[in-house]
Amino acid sequence: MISRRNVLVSTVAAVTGAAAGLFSPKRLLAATTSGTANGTSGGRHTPVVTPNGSSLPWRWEDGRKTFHLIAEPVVREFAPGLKVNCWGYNGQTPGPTIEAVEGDRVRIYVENRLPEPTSVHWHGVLLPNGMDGVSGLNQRAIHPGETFKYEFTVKQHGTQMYHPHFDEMVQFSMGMMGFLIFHPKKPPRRIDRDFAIFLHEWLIKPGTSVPDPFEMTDFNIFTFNSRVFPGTDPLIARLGDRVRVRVANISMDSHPIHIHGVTFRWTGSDGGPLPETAWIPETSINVPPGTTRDVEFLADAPGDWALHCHKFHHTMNQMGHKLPVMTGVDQSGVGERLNELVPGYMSMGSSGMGDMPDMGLPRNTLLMGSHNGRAEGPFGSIFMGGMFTMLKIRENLRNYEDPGWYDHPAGTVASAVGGAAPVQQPSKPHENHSSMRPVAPTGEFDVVRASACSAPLMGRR
Ligand SMILES: [Cu+2]
Repeated sequence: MISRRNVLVSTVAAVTGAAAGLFSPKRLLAATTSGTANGTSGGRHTPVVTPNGSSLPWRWEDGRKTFHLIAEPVVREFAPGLKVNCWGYNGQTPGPTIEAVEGDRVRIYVENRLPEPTSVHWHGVLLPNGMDGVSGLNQRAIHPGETFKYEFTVKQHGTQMYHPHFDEMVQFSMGMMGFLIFHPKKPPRRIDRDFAIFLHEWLIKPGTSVPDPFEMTDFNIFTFNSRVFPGTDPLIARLGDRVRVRVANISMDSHPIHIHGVTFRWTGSDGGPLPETAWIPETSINVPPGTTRDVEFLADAPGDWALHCHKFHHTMNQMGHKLPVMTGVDQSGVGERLNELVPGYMSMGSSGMGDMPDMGLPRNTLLMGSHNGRAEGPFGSIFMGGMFTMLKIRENLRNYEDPGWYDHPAGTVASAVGGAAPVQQPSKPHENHSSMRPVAPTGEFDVVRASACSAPLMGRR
């Protein structure tokens, strides 16, 4: 979504991009909003791509690169089937990415259209104390209807953030956050694709549409740029591209972000770039609350690679968490009988959750996983939600539009072996605890089934 405000279009960047034949209309837009920075501030940087988001346009005012940020209520569709009443900036959560170049003099107007005061803190930015945005400490709060002006000169480069420092519990829970990215004056190396993913976690009770700001630990929606799979845009790269992924987090938990198919290097944080001698090879990068992490890699392996949080509840959507464990329990007929007593009762899978039917969800609620036709992959349903997307690497891309599913070379896909499926050796009696075979009801399991009667399965309260 693009701001309604004036956009200063850089014809230089537009013409250069068009001549190179690389840019789709979407990409051209991203290039133009920050393109003039290339010409005026010395460096040549690759514009940041914020999947499911955009960068904030700017204009010159008194020799300053000037942005207009509007704090306001926002309706965000996390994925088809779930619209959430959030707070954000300029119609988005996270707010639009603000890009500037080291050495820029920056002015940022912050207009408050929220029903309560706010302020903006520029996380990790080296600036005068009175511009730091902590209400009460560095400034008075910005009241509804007021506009404040922040100004500073960019003295650093790296991945920073912006967020309120007033009523943080409510304003963070509602989705107020955004990237503030400073490009180096002289980029030390070529970056072809530069992505920015803001992590967040929410409690949105099934059937409701407003995040619960009072929850401290038990969240049920985990987002990349305030979207969940299958609503997350994939990251597209050309074979041989050097890719940077910037990840930011102001949620209550850390999130180990894992990328399949490549080994990356941890190259920077909100404290700035790491010296090359300190780069660490990883395939998962933990992003603690209040930090950003930059990773870089060479896109050297074509395919559709998963990119996700490695906490396994964080790749699922809304669910009740206080459930009896039913794995291995024969529940035949239980759901039907309980439904007579507890309308809407949903029995949990006896052979895992992958076989759960799409049954009777409350309105405005997502399935735990995006199966049952909601996210059909080339080989069937992708049982994922939450913090999940894909890194798509391809040869010969004409642009960075989604190229569709990967066309695997012959003989490179795991497949069933011929003949009957191998028979699993029956477990010895004392190993029954690890068996996945249906277990005949015993006294012990009757107790579990009885406790299921009182469990509110979709909502926890
Ligand atoms: Cu996570």
